[in-house]
Amino acid sequence: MGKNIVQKLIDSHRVEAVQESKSEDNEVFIRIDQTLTQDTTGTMAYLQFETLGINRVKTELSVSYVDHNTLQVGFENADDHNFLQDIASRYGIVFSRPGNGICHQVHLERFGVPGKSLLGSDSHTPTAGALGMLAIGAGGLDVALAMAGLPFSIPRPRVLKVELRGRLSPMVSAKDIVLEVLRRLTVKGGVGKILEYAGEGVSTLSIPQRGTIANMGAELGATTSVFPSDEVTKRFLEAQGRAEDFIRLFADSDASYDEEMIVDLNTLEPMIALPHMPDNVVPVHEIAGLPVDQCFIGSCTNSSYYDLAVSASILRGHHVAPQTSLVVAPGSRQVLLMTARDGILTSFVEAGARILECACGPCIGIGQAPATNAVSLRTSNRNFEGRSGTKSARLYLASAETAAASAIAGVITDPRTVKSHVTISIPESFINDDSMFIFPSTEGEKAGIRRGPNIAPLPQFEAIGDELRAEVLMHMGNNITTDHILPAGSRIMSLRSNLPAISEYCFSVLDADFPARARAAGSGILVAGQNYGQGSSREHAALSPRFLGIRAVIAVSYARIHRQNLVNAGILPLIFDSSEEIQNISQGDMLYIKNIHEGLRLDRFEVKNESTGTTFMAHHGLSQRQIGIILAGGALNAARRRLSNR
Ligand code: MIC
Ligand code: SF4
Repeated sequence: MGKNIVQKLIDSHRVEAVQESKSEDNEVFIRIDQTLTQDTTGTMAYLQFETLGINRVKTELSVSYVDHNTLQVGFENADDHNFLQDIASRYGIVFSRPGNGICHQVHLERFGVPGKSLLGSDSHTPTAGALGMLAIGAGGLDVALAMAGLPFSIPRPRVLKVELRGRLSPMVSAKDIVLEVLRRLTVKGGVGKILEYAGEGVSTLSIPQRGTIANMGAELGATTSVFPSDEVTKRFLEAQGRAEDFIRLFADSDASYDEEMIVDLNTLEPMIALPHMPDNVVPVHEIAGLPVDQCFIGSCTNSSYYDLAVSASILRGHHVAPQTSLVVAPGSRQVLLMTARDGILTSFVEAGARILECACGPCIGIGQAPATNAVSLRTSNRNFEGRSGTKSARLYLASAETAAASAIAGVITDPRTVKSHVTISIPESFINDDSMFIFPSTEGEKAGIRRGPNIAPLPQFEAIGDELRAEVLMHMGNNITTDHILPAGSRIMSLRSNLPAISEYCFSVLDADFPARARAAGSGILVAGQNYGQGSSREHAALSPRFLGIRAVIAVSYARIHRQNLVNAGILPLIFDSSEEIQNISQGDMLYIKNIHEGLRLDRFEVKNESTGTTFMAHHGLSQRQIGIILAGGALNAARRRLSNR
């Protein structure tokens, strides 16, 4: 029987299960070739890495990007950047300086290699699946452990083949493909799966277009997405001056899949996600005419040379509508240099666009917060409530084509009504100027590491005891995102290296009193519906609740990265045996869980609600490896033990 691409990638990276989990059959352990971090998850990842006692990273390549918090409204960001730069040179990590671009775009351009594995402390790391990499997002600590040479484990994935038939019509884009997949599968539809793209439509898509699709696999909850490595991949790597990195990677003709779906590109039309979830997708023409206050072209989803070229050619000869602001953030310095050289940047400025630094920016509420109740149309990937920095803003997600057409008209506009087609010629070779990377010297820098006052020491967490009696401090519904648990935005993200300070904002979107209530209670339990913790990889969304005394979560289901982050923080993530039970619990109820150690072994917990006098059952569904981490009081304790036994 032939193999699909996912099986080939896993088989070539598979390592034996680590000692304490020999009998694992629900997890696959893989060797990690490359890692990436970004500044807002990186500081915590490196603070943890430092405590492992490793002298030099053990990966083939590790890159530390500074791309999120580059606004520097106070000393905190700049201090973090200094810390990251010093850590990089000390441990043999490539440092990508602020201004060099968004990690996922830059990694595609300069470092991604077909057939290799990549672990990144950012949920959109799967973008590199566009090159035929096994690219996975994880919490910072898991990335730190991979840098220390430890394998990474993923739940054994189901492989979903997405067959792309035909080719896109003019003004319909890769973004519309992935929005259509989201419409069909929803934000939970990818959990436990890897999407493998196939079919004749694949060869019509460029690498950045494939990147757009792989990027938003994160919004499906998928472990990752992969594309074949073909002629298009070869030409992209040649244009990047990296022809030697190319290998061909295809599924065997008799490969089988766990599930299959077909997307017909010929009949696809421009799509748009409505507030406040990326799967709330309809065709653009259904809401055409809605006034738009802001359009944003950028983010790791749509900020390539192609995206900017296509939108500039729609804007050329027009001006942004008086009531609409258009902001553009190129994805990388390469894109900025090339769009400047080719006059694309000029077209934006002539059309009245506001040009931002190559960074995440508005995508994560770092600048350009929209007005009260504003409609903001974005090419980014998440439209969660409050993410833009304005709670009442309504965020819509669409392609660069739709954003440019709407910016001119001042209302949401199907781009096909503005222009029948555009022809973009992608240059044969790109500007490959690596001067904003700092490459580590081979022997490692012995100089000290600068630590500003915002870099706080890590707290020590003790392991959970054999029983827990604690109050339900939050009772939440379905699809709670990490932006609800620990919001982003410039101000709060500046505190990512300072756990005590950032914890003051835990759940501030839902209930600003949470930190005070948690501190008063001393310990607590969270209750949530389906897909708890979807979105970001930020481990702070687990570390902050832990810091405030949360010892267990009981949910109907979890998002993959967040569930592992909870385990890593030593928080017990339980699952209701019957999802209806959630209705019988209220905030403020006192729950009692006894015989926790036995429960961990048997995967069976009896939870007594002492406030109502009722009892319900829960389980954890964790692997032996994860149980070991809970018993050790978190992954850092477990890893230190493992590394010292080596
Ligand atoms: C995001 O898009 O939410 C982020 C900001 O890139 C996060 C990482 C973070 O919270 O720092 C992600 O996607 O993992
Ligand atoms: Fe940056 Fe936004 Fe991409 Fe996250 S989703 S990496 S914040 S551009």
